[in-house]
Amino acid sequence: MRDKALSEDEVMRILEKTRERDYSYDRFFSTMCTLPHPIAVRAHDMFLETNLGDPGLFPGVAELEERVVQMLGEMLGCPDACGYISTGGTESNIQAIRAARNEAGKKNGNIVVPASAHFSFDKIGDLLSLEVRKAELDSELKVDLSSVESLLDDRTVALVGIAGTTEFGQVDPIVGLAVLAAEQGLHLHVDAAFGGFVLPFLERDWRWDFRVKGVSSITIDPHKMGMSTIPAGGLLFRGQECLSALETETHYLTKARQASLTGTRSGAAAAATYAVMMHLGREGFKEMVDYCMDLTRHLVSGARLIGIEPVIEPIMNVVALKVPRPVDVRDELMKRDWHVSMTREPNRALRLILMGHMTHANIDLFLEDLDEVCRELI
Ligand code: 0PR
Repeated sequence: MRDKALSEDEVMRILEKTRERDYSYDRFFSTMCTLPHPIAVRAHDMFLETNLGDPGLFPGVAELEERVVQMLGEMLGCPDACGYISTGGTESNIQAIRAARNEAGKKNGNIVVPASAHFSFDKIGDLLSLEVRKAELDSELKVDLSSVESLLDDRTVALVGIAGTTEFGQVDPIVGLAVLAAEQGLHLHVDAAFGGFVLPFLERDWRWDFRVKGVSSITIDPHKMGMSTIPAGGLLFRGQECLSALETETHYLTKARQASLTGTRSGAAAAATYAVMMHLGREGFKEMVDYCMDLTRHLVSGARLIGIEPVIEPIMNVVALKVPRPVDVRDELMKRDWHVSMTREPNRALRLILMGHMTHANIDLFLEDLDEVCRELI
């Protein structure tokens, strides 16, 4: 650190210059986050210094968090669900599996996840000393139920399904997984970090949430399609016993027990999530999902016109395009200031997320560049 103070103006100048180096959302196809709704930003600012780690000091924002959990529970078919606002999908997944492991009380346990699972499950294996068994996918990139079944044994502590896979936006057969979980008395966790704020607003009912009896917990992230501020993750359990399985005694704090992973945690994102959910309501979220799905259709039909097909017909606003030499195509697009990502082998493809910050006009510009890049590379 410097010895001498620097004036506020000088510090701000440094920050402004540095901020200019960050790229802008309107060129991002690679991110599951988006510009937060303005009301979320206002709420975030208002609650900046609140700490949900010591809720007795901040009963106001603690109540907002409870209201968010209740609204999410209602949206996902279980108004009595309990949980909390975490820092994101990774923390929610860690905590869901930790609860399942603690409840199962087995040593040297394993979890069975789809091969399409987010890399947070690899972190979980390491953190919680669990073997992570990866079940194969079918031709539509959903988890294959017979593969899942073959990986289960008496050391299994949890089964995971994904409602909106990171790379393809695919939805696993949650009803089928719930049957397997019920047969074996297992915790079924559904990772809907991305899909949680999309699926409830699509025409088709995918039957993936708490309305499916065997679903024990759900990850749903307000900082993705929930238009809240970062870091806002959601973790919901069907029953209080799972949350209790996470609790430690806090001895000297205003509340005797704590279930969250982090101690000190900002109330700002919980307040931001409350604000955006209240302000938009189901109507507003449906409008946003309709907009993103319209962008998705626009992108896919434009891609088809230049001879590029999606790997699967998109279910939500996640598209994987089959392009020749995807690594090179991505590099060339990056040079043209388009931020795109890629899916893993064996289905290597160009991955695009159509978030609310994208526009038809930019998709058209992108497709022109994509066409040119592909022609140059062949
Ligand atoms: N589960 C699923 C299904 C996810 O897609 C993700 C993240 C997570 C869990 C983990 O969530 P957190 O990142 O909130 O802990 N999916 C995005 C991804 O890996 C996260 C992301 C967002 C990455 C914005 C890049 C980015 O610019 O692609």
